[in-house]
Amino acid sequence: MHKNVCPSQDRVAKLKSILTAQDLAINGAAPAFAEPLHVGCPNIGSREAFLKYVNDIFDRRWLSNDGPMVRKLEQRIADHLGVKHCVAMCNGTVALEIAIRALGLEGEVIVPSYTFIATAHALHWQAITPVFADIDPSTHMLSPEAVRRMITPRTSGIIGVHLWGRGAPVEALQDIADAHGLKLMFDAAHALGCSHRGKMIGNFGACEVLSFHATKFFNTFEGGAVVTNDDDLAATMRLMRNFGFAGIDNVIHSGTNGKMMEIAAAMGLVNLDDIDSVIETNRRNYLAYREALSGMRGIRLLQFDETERNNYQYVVIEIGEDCVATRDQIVQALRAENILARKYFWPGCHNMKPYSELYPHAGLFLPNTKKIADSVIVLPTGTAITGESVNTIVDVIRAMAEPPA
Ligand code: T4K
Repeated sequence: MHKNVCPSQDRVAKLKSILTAQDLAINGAAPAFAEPLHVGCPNIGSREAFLKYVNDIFDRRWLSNDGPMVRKLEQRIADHLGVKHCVAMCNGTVALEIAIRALGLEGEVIVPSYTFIATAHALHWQAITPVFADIDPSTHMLSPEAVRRMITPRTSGIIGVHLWGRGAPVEALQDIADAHGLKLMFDAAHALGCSHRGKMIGNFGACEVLSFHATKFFNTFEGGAVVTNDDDLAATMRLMRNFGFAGIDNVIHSGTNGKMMEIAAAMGLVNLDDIDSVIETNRRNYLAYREALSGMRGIRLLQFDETERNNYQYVVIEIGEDCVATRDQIVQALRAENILARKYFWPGCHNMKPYSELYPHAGLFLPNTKKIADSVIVLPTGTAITGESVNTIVDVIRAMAEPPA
């Protein structure tokens, strides 16, 4: 068992066996778990180490603005990914906004609709039009063919998303970008510690954006970073995250406040020490899900390529048309058991405001996005989840998907 368990773990004792639909809470039985099991329960490293860092911060009285903890975290993440620069920020969304602006994106930028809303908002917030391209239903990521179809004279760039921590079609997107003179960057919010074709994510496109939100397998409470091998881009982003200041009283660039706090960096340093053990726990849970779900009719587990490095932080299943229960019925059954499964990233950015009003016909180009957004369930994992919990979660799914004849 992982040493830094989520507080709920000890209280998730199995309260019942689930053999048939009659045992389910939606049919009047008691819930399987006394406390909620979250997708995104934070993994928290050594409290002692964290509190020591907090004392150091207080002693130093340096709380923010490029402090020593932030610099140390940046160096360790850059080393971990084998990338030249890591520019830490207050969260992944601001990191996206700064990267977009530093790259000079404008007009239209092609993004998937099947992603967290921040990918689109980071563009719209800066008066850039997100143009939604469809995904490949087998990978859940941008289809290069669809991207090609969405290019117009106003297109300035493409933002690929390494969804669920699996590598986007990097090479095909780079070819398209090169052929059309477009900038390419990646939203790598899910992909810290993952590789694509043997190379660490963080080294692709002009830059890549990480999220260290509380719900990510590695967190700094809130936080994020842009990683890049481009010296000039990194220097520009460092200016932009601190109002454009280059020394006291000397503003040489437009900017915003994107700074990471020292206490956030301290959390990051502590959690980095634990990163391998958290990944091992995630992998163990993923393998337990894979085994328990194998052969279940109408349920497909999204697989990770074991020849790559993965963080296994999302356990994603698709509910097929051949399943006797619908996706929403299964989610409802899980939630009644206190298993707070999520429908990420339903209903797709294009169906959320302001995009649903701005581009009411965008869905015509997004049939695969709809298909996947309507069929995915994300299940709890992380250090709060044990193998026994996984079996109970799968028992609920089985009782819905394979009711006895
Ligand atoms: N790009 C992509 C592809 C992303 O997925 C994200 C963020 C971003 C960009 C932007 O990065 P950030 O600006 O966030 O750094 C969550 C997260 O808020 C979001 O960070 C994440 N992606 C997204 C996939 O999931 P919600 O709305 O589901 O979060 P929330 O607050 O409802 O938390 C989810 C569950 O986690 C809750 O049921 C309870 C549990 N939880 C949450 C927090 C905050 C805890 O147990 N403890 C906690 O401290 O979006």
